[in-house]
Amino acid sequence: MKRRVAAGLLALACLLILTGAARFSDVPEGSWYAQPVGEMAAKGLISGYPEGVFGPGDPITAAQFVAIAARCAGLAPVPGQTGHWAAGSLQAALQAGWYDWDEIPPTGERFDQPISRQLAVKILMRALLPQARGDYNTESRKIRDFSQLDGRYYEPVLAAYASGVVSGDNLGNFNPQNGLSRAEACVMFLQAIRRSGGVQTPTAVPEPPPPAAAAQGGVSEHGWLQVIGTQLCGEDGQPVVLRGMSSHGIQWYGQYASPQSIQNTAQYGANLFRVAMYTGENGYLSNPAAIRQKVIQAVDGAIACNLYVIIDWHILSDGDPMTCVTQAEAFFAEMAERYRDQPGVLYEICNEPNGAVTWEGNVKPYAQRVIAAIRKSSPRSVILVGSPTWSQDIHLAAQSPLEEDNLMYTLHFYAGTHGEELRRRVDSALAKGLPVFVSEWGTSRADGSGGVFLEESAQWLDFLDRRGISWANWSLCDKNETSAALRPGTSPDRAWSREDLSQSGAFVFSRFAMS
Ligand code: DCB
Repeated sequence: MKRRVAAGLLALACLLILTGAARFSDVPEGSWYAQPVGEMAAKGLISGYPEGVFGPGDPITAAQFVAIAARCAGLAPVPGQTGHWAAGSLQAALQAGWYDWDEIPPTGERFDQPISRQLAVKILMRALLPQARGDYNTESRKIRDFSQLDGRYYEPVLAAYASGVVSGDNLGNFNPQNGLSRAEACVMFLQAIRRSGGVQTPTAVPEPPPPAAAAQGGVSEHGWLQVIGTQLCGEDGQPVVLRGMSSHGIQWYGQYASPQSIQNTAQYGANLFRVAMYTGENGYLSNPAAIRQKVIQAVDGAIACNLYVIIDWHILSDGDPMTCVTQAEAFFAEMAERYRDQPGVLYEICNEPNGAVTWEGNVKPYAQRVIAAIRKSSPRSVILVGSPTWSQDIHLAAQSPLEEDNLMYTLHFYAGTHGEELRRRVDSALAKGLPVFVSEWGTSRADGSGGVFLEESAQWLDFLDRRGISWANWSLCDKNETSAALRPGTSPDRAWSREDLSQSGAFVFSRFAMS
């Protein structure tokens, strides 16, 4: 119910933006730029600074301008040469021929410098109106300071005048060497977008909702979870859907399990965080003391943000959970004791069994032992159980489920690899009464890269939404792979805006708050 209210408020907020009401505290209603800035923000093409201001009079930088142009043209980022937040879009724009190496060197020293008007117009025209031309004699006469223009910008500036994308100042000057303000850039972009027939979105990435004040539907609202039939429910017995992010392996990307990163995720509406503690791959089994500390910090960070949190025993290269069942029992016994009074903690006891393992011979007996270890201290917490073939064989679990209460079975999918067949398996497992929880899924292929497959992902999430199935997305990190939610170089220790989210991240973050 509260989600509906939240969705209603969100719709209202969008309406306010569309009607030009101030989204940014420094964009007063009635100012000449309120409408264009509001329209660009509503289209998801610009966002302000994290403090809710836009800086309409600030000169727009090269990076900001190119990033907006890339968004308007639907140009996907490629790996950049620096850790700058816009390096990927700048590199893609350079490769697309929107500008030359010397104009904005990919080494980054001019990324944050104001962009000149002549260069801005060239990039704008190449990005949005590459076919436009202007007649030299007709157009150059309109530009009083035409002689100030560097020769390489004649063509795009003439084309921009001819198509009405720019006009001079009140003296008729173009001022090619000057900068332009962020508000002026909005006006220019809108003109070009209109003339190009709209925003180009080959793969439509919905805009994530503006960060909300707090996570919706968190622990304080639902309390201790319980499984009723196949449905996850709150303490009051009402259905609950958890949606959020999984960390990447905390031995590698532990910085994105920081309190700030978790809080950033919560502010976009997530109510779940998963702490992926690899056991192999230099994870827990190689370094138990240090990794254990990282787990505790991440779990405590999530609890502090009112999020539900999954402690994930992330077996992967070690495909048979039985190999280390003794360590797993000890680890989970300790965690269950530590968090015995915390309603927000869920236990995922084996991420993805794989290789020569069976449900009956390996996973089920392992689960019985580890569940018993958890239940000694934590009789009611929800426990998530994997299955063979990287947690895809829920049909085997459905034939022979475990006896205990408050268990759910994990289904993992990658939208570029898995589709209809696996969805059918979910439905037949549900029909047999098996509670399903998608504790890991990605917008990529099963190896974490390729794509992104946003249409396929949307199909999956719509399917899960209709069934009230909870999910955590792989993964909250800035690794240069398509499944990563953050652009390379994104700081884990400050607030994030739209520019920090990858294509995948923007899509996934926009789906947290769905009702
Ligand atoms: C799962 C794992 C997860 C893995 C992702 C994507 O593995 F639970 O750990 O994450 O899905 O493959 C990837 C990271 C990479 C990292 C690699 C090794 O994204 O950055 O280098 O782990 O640590 C799956 C899931 C499904 C399938 C195969 C794998 N499948 N797999 O269906 O074939 O081989 O890892």
